[in-house]
Amino acid sequence: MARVLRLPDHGRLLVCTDLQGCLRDFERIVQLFEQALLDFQGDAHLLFTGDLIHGPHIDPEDWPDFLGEYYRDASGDLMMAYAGLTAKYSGRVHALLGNHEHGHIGGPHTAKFAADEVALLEQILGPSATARMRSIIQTFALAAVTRCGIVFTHGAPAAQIDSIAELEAADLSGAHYASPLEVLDTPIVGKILWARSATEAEARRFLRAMNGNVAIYGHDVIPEGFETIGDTQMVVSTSFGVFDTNKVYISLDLGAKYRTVGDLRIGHEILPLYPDKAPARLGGRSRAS
Ligand SMILES: [Mn+2]
Repeated sequence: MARVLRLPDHGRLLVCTDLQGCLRDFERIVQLFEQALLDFQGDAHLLFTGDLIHGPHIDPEDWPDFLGEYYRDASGDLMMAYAGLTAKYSGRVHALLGNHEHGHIGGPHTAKFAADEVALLEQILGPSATARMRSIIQTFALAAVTRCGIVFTHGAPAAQIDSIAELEAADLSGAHYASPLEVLDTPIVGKILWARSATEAEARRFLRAMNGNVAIYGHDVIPEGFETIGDTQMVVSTSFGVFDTNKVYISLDLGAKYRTVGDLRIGHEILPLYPDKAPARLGGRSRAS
């Protein structure tokens, strides 16, 4: 797989963060993408920033509020639907690796909703669907770069790199670690897949290496839908852990130039996933870096 996805300098880009097995939100973003294809004469792209899989298996009466809108994990169906979408819209549908996907191809096994979510999902799927899922995950990149100034990763932009080449050379197999857990401490892969925050200095170094101005990522839950950090970072919650009213996705003009997070505007680049349920004015939150 290409570790770094390079998006073109024209067309529309829709971006969806952590779905964690929520098929309903997947279908909604696909609907929005297909509308964008119509609106932009076929020149649209859809990017998932990782953690498409591993959601809760919890009955409604036991569902805690902090998990946001109720849903039941459909990771297997979602991955197959993703593969179908990439086949239908060749070269226009992309995904980044999340820490949850990484567990299936050599990374540490996650334990959010089960003692071993990797083992659980592979047991549910069986050997042949597991092999199919792994081959899909192998196509996922570690980061996406654009010509419009935005860089996408799964986790916070804390990876210690000075060039794109360092990212392209990253090893995801875990083969040379004594334990997959060691990946958590590595300065590139560990940070990209697991970091929940980056200092201003870390973000600027990463963005300089990636030739970008603003980092957009998920991995963490922002109950308000999104958070801006300083001038260079935005965390987006499209699905997992958020109520429908606050879920947001990103829509960018790949031919534009975004210089700071201030160039990403509510109602233009930051849009509600379910406009009929969203408040008249989206909230979001911001903090200094
Ligand atoms: Mn994650």
